[in-house]
Amino acid sequence: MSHQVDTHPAQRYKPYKGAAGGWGALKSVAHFWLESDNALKNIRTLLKTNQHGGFDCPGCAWGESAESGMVKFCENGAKAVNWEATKRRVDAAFFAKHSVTTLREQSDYWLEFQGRLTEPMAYDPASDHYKPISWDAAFEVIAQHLNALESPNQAEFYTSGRASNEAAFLYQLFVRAYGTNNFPDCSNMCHEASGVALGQSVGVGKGTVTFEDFEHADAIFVIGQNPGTNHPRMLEPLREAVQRGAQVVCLNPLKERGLERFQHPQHPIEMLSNGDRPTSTTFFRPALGGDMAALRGMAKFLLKWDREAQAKGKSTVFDHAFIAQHTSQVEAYLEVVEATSWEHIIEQSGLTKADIEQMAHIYRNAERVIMCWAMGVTQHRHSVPTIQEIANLMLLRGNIGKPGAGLCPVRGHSNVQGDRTMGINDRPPAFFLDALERRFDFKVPREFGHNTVEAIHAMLDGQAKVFIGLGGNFAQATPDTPRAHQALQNCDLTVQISTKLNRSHLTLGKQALILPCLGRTDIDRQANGPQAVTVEDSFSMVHASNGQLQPLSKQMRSEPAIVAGIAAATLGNKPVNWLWLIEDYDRIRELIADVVPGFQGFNQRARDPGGFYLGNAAGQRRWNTASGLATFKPNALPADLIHEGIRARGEVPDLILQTMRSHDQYNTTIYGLDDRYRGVKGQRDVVFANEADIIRLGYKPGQKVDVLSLWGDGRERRISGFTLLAYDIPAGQAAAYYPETNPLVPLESVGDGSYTPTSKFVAIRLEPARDNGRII
Ligand SMILES: Nc1nc2c(c(=O)[nH]1)N[C@H]1C(S)=C(S)[C@@H](COP(=O)(O)OP(=O)(O)OC[C@H]3O[C@@H](n4cnc5c(=O)[nH]c(N)nc54)[C@H](O)[C@@H]3O)O[C@H]1N2
Ligand SMILES: Nc1nc2c(c(=O)[nH]1)N[C@H]1C(S)=C(S)[C@@H](COP(=O)(O)OP(=O)(O)OC[C@H]3O[C@@H](n4cnc5c(=O)[nH]c(N)nc54)[C@H](O)[C@@H]3O)O[C@H]1N2
Ligand SMILES: [Mo]
Repeated sequence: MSHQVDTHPAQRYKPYKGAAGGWGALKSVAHFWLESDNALKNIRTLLKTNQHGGFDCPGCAWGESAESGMVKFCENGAKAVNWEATKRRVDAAFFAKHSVTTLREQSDYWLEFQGRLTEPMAYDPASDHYKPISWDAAFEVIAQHLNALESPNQAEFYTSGRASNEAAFLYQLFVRAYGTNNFPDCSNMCHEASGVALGQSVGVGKGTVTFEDFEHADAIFVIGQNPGTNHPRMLEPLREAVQRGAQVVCLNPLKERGLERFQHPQHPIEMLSNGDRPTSTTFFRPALGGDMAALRGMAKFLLKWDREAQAKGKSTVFDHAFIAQHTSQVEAYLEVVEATSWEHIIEQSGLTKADIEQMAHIYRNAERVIMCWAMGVTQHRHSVPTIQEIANLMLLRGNIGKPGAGLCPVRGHSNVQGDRTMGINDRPPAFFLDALERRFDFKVPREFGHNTVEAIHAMLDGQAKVFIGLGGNFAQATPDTPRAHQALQNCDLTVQISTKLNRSHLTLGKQALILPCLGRTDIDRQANGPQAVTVEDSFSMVHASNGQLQPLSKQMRSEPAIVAGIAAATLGNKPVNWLWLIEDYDRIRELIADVVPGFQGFNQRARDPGGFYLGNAAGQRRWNTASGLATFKPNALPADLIHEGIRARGEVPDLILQTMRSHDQYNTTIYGLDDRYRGVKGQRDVVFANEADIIRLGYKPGQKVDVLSLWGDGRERRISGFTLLAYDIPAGQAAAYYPETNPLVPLESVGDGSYTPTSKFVAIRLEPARDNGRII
C-alpha cells in the first residue's frame, strides 16, 4: 500500500526543533476535532476522560494519579477518543456501495476513516459484498462451525488489548468451556517477554511500581521507549523528576523529542513563555539489541566498586543484607558478569566504556531507582535475558519493593494487562485453571494453547479452521504480512468483533462475519440499565469506565453481549446462563471475584473513585518463585545478534532495521501521515538511515529503494518504493514504520522463551526501487 504524494518526499522532511507537547500538540488535536464530525460533543467527552464516573482513555495503559479535578488526557488520548466518537457510519449502505475487492485498494487510513461499524455483516461471495445478517443468524453460523470441528483446538480466539475485564473474563470462560487454550493475543507481540522474564526473576509478570513511586525516585531509567508519542502522560512525571533534581536516563538509539524536552499543552503559561523543560538529564544511544550488553557492563562496574569498597572497609555498593535475605543465585550471576568480556560488551552495546561507567555511576549514586522499558527492549530475540538483566541490576541494590523504586514495564493497549489478569493466556497458570474448575462445573483444558505466531502457523498448515478476533487487526499487526493474510484466508470462518473497518475484515475465510461492537466512549445499556466496565493500568490499578456517548446505532452490541451471544448459541446454558449474566455486569464481576485472586469484593471496590490497587507481591518483597526468593538469572550475552541462519548463508546485512510507531498512528490505526517530532510530513513509506550509511551503500538521501529482509529460509520478503531519509541515527541502523514494514519481519524470527516477533531487529538489504522493471 502506498500513499499519494504531491511534492518530492525529501522536501517534506524537516528536523523538528520544538519541545514535545506544546502548540504543536494543541494544533494537532484541534485539527482532528474539526475532522471528526462530532466536535462539540467530543470536547465534553474528552473532559470525562479518566475521571471518576467517566471512561478510561482507550489510548494507552499509563496510569494516573488519584488526584481529582486534573485534566487527564493527552494529545494522543484526544485523538483516540475522537477517532472512536465519530458520527460517520460504515453500514449496510456503505457495504452495498463498495465491494470487498474495491475496498482492498484503499489505504489503512481511508478504511478506518469511513466511520464506525454499525450492524452485523456477512460476506456474500456471489456479489463480493458484505451483506446484513441478523445477530441471531450470525451467532448460529459461529456455533455451527465451532460445534462441527473435530477438536476445539482447531479454533483460534484472538484478543486485542482494549477488551474490558468483563468482556475478557467471559471470553476466556466461554473458550475454555468450549475446550481450548488457543488464546493468541496482542500481548504476544508486545510485553510477553516482560511477563516471562519477571515471572522467573521475581515471581510476578507485572510492574512493581505505582504512580506515586515516580515522585520519590532519585533516578529513572527509560529504556527502549518513546513516551512523547506513545505514553505522553508519562512526560509529566519525568519532567517533575528532573525539576526536583532526580536523574532521568534514556537509552534509545533515536533522540526522541519527548525524551529531551516537553512542554505541557495544558499549562498555558509555560506555552506562552515558551518555557519548555527538559524531560531527561542523560541520553545514551545504544546499538539495536545492545541494551543487555550495556546493563551487563553496568553490573561489571558495580561489582568492581563493591569489591574495592569491601577491601577498604567502606560501605558497600551492593545491598548485601537484601541479597542475603531475599535472593538466590547471586554467585552464579556474578560469575557470568565477570566472565563477560569488555570487548563483547562494547561491541554489542554500541556504547563506550565511559558511557557505561557514567550510567553505572548514576545508578549507584541513587538510593531509589525505577527502570521503565517498552518495545525497544521486548521485541528482540534476547528480550527475556535483557529484562532479566534489568531485574538482576535492580536486585543488586535492593531496588525492588521499596518506595520510589522498582520495575516498570510500560504497557501498550489500555487494558492489555487486565486481559491477562482475567485469563487471556495461551499458557495459563495452574492456579487460575484450578480456580475456574472449583467455581464451574466443567473440565478445564490443561494443554497449552497457541500464541499469535503458533496460531498463524496452525492456520497456514490447515490445522486451525476458525478465527475469531475480539478487536485488533490481526493480519496487519502480525509479522510476515502475506503469510498472515494467507492464514486467515485458509480458514472456514473468520469473525471480527470490531469498532472500525480494517484490512483484516477484507481478508476472508470461506465465510466471514463482521460484528460491530461498542467502544469505551459509548453508553452500554443492558436490561438492568447502563453498565460500567473495568480496566487495569500498568500500575495494577483497577477502575471503572462508563461510556458517555449515545451509540450510533441500536444494532451495535457490547463486547460482553457479543461474547455471551456466541457462547449461548454454541454451548447453551453451560456452564453459566450467559444471557442472564449480561443483564447486569455486576453478575460477571461476582464470578471474577470468585475466580481471580485480588478481586474479592470487586463490585464494591470497583465503585471507589480512583479504583483500587491489585497489589503486587514482589512490590512487597514476597517472591512467588519456585525457591520463594527473587532469583538472579545468570544469562550469557548472545554471542552474535545476527541470526545463525543468515550467517550460514554467508549473507551480510546492509543495515539493521527497527519497526516503530509514528506520532500519527495507534498501532495499525493511521490517523494521519505526519510524524511531527521526527519532522516527517505527509508520508509513511520512508526509511530513516544515517547519511554516511546511505552514501556508503551507494544511494542518495531522498532516493526510493526496495527493502529486503534476510533470513535463512530463502523466502523473499520485500517492500517497495520507500524513500531514504538522512536522519540522526547511529551508524548501521535503520528505522521505519509498522505496520507497513511487517512484510519484512519473518514469522520464524521470534524471541527465545517469549515467541514475540523480533520487530526491533530485522537484518535488511537495500535495492534501488524498481517501477515496471525500470530502476527509478
Ligand atoms: N499514540 C500512540 N500511543 C501508543 C501506541 C501507538 O501506536 N500510538 N501503541 C500502544 C502500544 S500497543 C504499545 S506496546 C506502546 C509502544 O510504545 P513504545 O515502545 O514507545 O513504541 P515504539 O514506537 O515501538 O518505540 C520503541 C522505541 O524504542 C526505541 N528502540 C528500538 N529498538 C531499540 C533497542 O534495541 N534498544 C533501545 N534502547 N531502544 C530501542 C525506538 O527508537 C523507539 O523510540 O505504545 C502504546 N501507546
Ligand atoms: N512490526 C511491528 N509489528 C508490531 C509492533 C511493532 O512495534 N512492530 N507492535 C506490536 C504490538 S506492541 C501490538 S500491541 C500489536 C497490536 O495489534 P492489534 O491490537 O491487533 O492492533 P490494533 O491496531 O491496535 O487494532 C486496531 C483495530 O482494533 C479495533 N478496535 C479498536 N477499539 C476497539 C474496541 O474497543 N473493541 C473492539 N472489539 N475492537 C476495537 C478496530 O477495528 C481497529 O481497526 O501489534 C504488534 N505488531
Ligand atoms: Mo503493544
